Amino acid sequence: GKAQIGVTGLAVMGANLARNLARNGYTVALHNRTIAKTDELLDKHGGDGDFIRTETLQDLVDSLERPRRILVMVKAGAPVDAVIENLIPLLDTDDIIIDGGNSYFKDTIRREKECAEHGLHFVGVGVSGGEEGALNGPSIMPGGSKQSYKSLGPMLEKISAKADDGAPCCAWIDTDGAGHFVKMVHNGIEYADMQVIGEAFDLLRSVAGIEPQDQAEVFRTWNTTDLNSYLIEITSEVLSQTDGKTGKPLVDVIVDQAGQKGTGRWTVQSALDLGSPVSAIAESVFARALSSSNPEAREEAQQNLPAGLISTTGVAQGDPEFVEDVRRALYASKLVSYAQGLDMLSAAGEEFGWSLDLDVIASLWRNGCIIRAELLGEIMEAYKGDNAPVNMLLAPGFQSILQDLVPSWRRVVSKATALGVPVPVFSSALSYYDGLRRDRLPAALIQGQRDFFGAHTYQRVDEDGTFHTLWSEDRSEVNSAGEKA
Ligand code: NBP
Repeated sequence: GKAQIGVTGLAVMGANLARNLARNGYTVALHNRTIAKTDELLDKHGGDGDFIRTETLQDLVDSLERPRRILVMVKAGAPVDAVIENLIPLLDTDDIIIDGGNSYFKDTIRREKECAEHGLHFVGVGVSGGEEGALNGPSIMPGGSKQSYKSLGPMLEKISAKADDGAPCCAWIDTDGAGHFVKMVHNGIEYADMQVIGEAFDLLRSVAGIEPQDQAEVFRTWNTTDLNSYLIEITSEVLSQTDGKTGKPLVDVIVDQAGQKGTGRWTVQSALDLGSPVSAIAESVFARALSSSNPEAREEAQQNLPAGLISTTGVAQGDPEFVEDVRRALYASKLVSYAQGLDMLSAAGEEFGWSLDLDVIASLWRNGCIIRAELLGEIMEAYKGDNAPVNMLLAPGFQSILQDLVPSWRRVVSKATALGVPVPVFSSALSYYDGLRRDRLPAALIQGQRDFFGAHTYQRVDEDGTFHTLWSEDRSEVNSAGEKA
């Protein structure tokens, strides 16, 4: 018989997705540029289901039922283009090329156009959940044509994670690069989720003197609250780990310089292009950069920059009130980063012509992916039906949650500032929140400055139209026709 789907690129992600497909009853054709990797997979896991071994792309294509489905899981970037170029002459009209890697969404838009010119479907699919998710059920965010989803959707839904209500964490997002775009924003939110946990860890230790082993317990408890999530759970695991070599907490022997592979950076770059204020996500990307980009500067600054602390006393060791304040500040900051990410999705929908259903997107992140959390069920509810809030924070449910969080959030940011503990996301998220709430922003002054040096004009609060002050003349005001009032 023929295979229902082929996978080319059998490193961790491709191999695990292929196994997941086979375990779900599909016959899977396997291909990898280096044939040894195909054989290794068959040796170790051939028993997972029905596989067809192929050596060349031509073999792969010949082994598939039509229309063909080929999942490409090679390194993002040039390798994806190389594989597409090699596949195009071998394929027939309506065959589907699926890119399940972390491709940049604009590459996906370009590739979809190119493939469409050859009568082929190209489907960019965001896959989240790392190796473990790929094997046991990832969160899947497919883009591409709706027609291709008819043929592909049932398979992807079958291998995807399932939410607590049994719904698959996979649904068609929208055309061309929409799936990869949503996956990218997911990763941006993931950066912020991780950073706020990091800030809480730093505060609990340096302000309340709670050592990592004891913090593991704090995070375990937090995981039973509305913070319940995968990242809080694994934080507890990491903090409880003792280093075998030194007997110290592992977190104390790990170099404090965070790496990144680029998807967080893409989120922020795209947000800048869209004019979307994702300050909490941006601060979390910059916090990683601050930790690692210039170690020499950090070392010199430790010695030489004045601290100017306005307080040197923390709180009583393990003070439960402070611990609860930090928990609430973390939750509030997390709400802001989700609000910003979703706001960015709305802006992208307008810019790229996608109709993105935020309740559906939130529902896909409920399981399988790194940011899976109880909160996503509530976000999904907030965007259900016709009463979608203009900003997530304005959904009635979140307004009442914030009521309980904001005083704690202010106390924690004040304390951190007084003691010199950096909290870039806690504090920028709070500034975003206050910026949204503010009745008058200093943006009015900025408009005045812009009009002064560049005649950029301004609008008035009391009259329609566009105005300019003749700053270098008699400083009278003119309207857009150049007439004085
Ligand atoms: P890698 O990103 O490490 O890619 C390795 C694969 O690409 C191998 O199969 C390799 O073949 C193939 N390849 C390369 Br490199 N250049 C090629 C070329 N010119 N032509 C054909 N094949 C080529 O694999 P991965 O870590 O499994 O990730 C796959 C995708 O999934 C990436 O986009 C990644 O960002 C994404 N992703 C990864 C994770 C994760 O946790 N690792 C999570 C989510 C998404 P070879 O064996 O012959 O060298």
